[in-house]
Amino acid sequence: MPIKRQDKRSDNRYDKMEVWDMALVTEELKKQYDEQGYIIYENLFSADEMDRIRMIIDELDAEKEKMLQQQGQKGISIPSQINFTSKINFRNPELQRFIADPRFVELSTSILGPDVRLYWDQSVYKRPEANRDFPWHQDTGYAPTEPMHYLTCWLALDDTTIENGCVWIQPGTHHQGMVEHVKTDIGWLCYQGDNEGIPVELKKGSMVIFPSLLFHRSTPNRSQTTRKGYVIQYSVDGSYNPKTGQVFKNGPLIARGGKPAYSGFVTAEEC
Ligand SMILES: O=C(O)CCC(=O)C(=O)O
Repeated sequence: MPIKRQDKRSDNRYDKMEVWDMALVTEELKKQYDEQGYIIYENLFSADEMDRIRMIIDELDAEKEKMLQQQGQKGISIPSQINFTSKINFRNPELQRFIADPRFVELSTSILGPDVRLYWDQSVYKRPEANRDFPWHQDTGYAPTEPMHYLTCWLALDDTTIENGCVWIQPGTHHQGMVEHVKTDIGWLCYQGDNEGIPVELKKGSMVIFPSLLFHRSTPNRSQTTRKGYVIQYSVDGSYNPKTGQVFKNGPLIARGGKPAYSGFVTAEEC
């Protein structure tokens, strides 16, 4: 796959629509990831790619939302407000192919090393009725992992803005390691101080990546439409839960020895 040119702009964003001729994670960007805990890629995916992926996910979200309407809140998914639909790579071959796209292989191997597996994937649809923050947390706060650091990619299926409840991050907080989380009725919470962080507004097809230890949240959706994101996470192959010893296999291996390793659709049982 051709690699696109990286344009560094004053606001630490990198536009990928230009001519491809450089790596996605240069030394400079790796330094930024290590020090500040995030990289934003503008236009990493085309509008057509996003329309296709969003169309598939819309259906899966609608199915789950229907179930929420009938049964009420399930975990952190709240009917008419916020809907997390998990492990969707197993529900559609095109989605599974997408999470093994060469761009994800390049990004994840540059950050995690040569052998990478999908750790988790979920769509997060935030509806206009969502009137509360999804609370500050570290992704690692939801399930302990060894190694502790994995990679979160938050991909905008549509434009995400402050108004419609984009993700906010606190740069540098990954240096604190794993911190204590308290359980709330809408999710785990790791921070109750005054730092409001910085908003990460993303155009459709743009993506922010950060370590699983970075504090992040999302704010209420004050718009008239649903905010749509796809969270795709990668870990080193063999990553496990240190409490149970169970090795995570929530998706296919996407890289082995730094090279693409995905060779076709696998079910959860085949992972
Ligand atoms: O997309 C959101 O609103 C929040 C999602 C999130 O923080 C997560 O999946 O860890």
